[in-house]
Amino acid sequence: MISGITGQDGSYLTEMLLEKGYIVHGIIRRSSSFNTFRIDHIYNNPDYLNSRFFLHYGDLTDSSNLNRLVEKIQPTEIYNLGAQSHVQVSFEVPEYTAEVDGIGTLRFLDAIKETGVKTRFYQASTSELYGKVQEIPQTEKTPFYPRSPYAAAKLYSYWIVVNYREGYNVFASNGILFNHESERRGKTFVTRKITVAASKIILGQQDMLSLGNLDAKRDWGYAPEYVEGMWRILQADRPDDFVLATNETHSIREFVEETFMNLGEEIVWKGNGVDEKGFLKSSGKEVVRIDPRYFRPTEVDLLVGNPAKAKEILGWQPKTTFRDLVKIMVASDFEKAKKRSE
Ligand code: NAP
Ligand code: F7E
Repeated sequence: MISGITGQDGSYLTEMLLEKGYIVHGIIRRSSSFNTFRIDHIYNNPDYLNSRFFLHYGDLTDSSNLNRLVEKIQPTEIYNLGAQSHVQVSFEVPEYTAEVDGIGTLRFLDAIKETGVKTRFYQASTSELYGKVQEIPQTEKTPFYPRSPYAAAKLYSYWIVVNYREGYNVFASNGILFNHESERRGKTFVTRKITVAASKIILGQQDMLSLGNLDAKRDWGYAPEYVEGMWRILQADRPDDFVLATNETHSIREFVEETFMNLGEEIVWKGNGVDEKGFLKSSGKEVVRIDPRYFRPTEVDLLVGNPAKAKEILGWQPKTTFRDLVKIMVASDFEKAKKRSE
């Protein structure tokens, strides 16, 4: 059973579980426009639909719905990936973010406790918990310091998972996942925003890429490898908490440079602060600008995670390097832009 099945991770996890022979039940939200584009290819596969792949309407804000679904489906594994997952948006909708990303997890855990269903529960915890980092690199033992309503809500979820594990013997684990990206990443997250915009700029379909803080650093991995890590977390002998990360960190600025490099262009930076601009070296054309609207009230400056525990206990390690990740995303977005398919 997967919440957040229509998201980046939900779609990769579904593919992986179906390949392993699982029956997959996904929770989708009613939407006035299509929100299933990442799983349509699975839905339209006659081998899966109505035999091993099922979708149910639901919402993490509705405990009666979650109780009913847990009781009816009797899942052996639950992956709680549903969330208002955008950090900047969480400053605009803090209460809703707490409802979904915090209390939503409690609703799920309580449905397990009350129905007595024997299941294993995966919680999509996040490197955002480290926020203003207290240690470099971050491990499972590093103290948390959340810096957004999103991170504060996820902090509640982290601890309620630990509490239901210790108090009620629920097999519940936290995956503390550092940023993971892909060609399916939502287009308002910075990596995909950059690869989409740069592709369109090179093809003459867009003039400018506007960004916020270029100096923030993130530990970026490749999403399909991270969902395999989620599965491994639930196959462990006992429930526990694990960091999944690459142990490498790069700035947004480097991501921009690497993206344009893949498109055969070099970026030259001029100016400082909000007046900094990025130009194509070949033509002198201005292509990157700073827009303070993308600054956050509190920023997470640097994340880098040490996945040693996951390697030792789960045999998990990331394979795709930063350069390969950018290459994969640029290749995909450049093709889509050429075909004007998205
Ligand atoms: P995503 O692409 O934004 O997907 C989020 C999913 O949650 C979507 O399916 C969305 O449905 C669903 N959702 C939103 N509000 C909901 C609600 N009220 N009830 C039920 N479902 C709801 O996120 P992702 O990148 O795949 O991330 C998956 C999970 O991992 C999230 O919990 C995220 O916070 C966490 N996480 C992500 C990263 C990362 O780098 N990607 C790192 C650490 C942790 P719609 O399609 O209808 O919007
Ligand atoms: O921002 C900076 C921004 O929105 C990364 C979510 O999946 O990963 C994600 O959260 C950095 C930040 O991801 C823009 O200020 C600059 O420092 O791509 P992002 P995030 O906030 O790291 C974690 C692990 C999660 O758990 C979350 O669910 O990039 N930045 N300029 C920008 N960010 C955005 N979005 N847009 C800009 O224009």
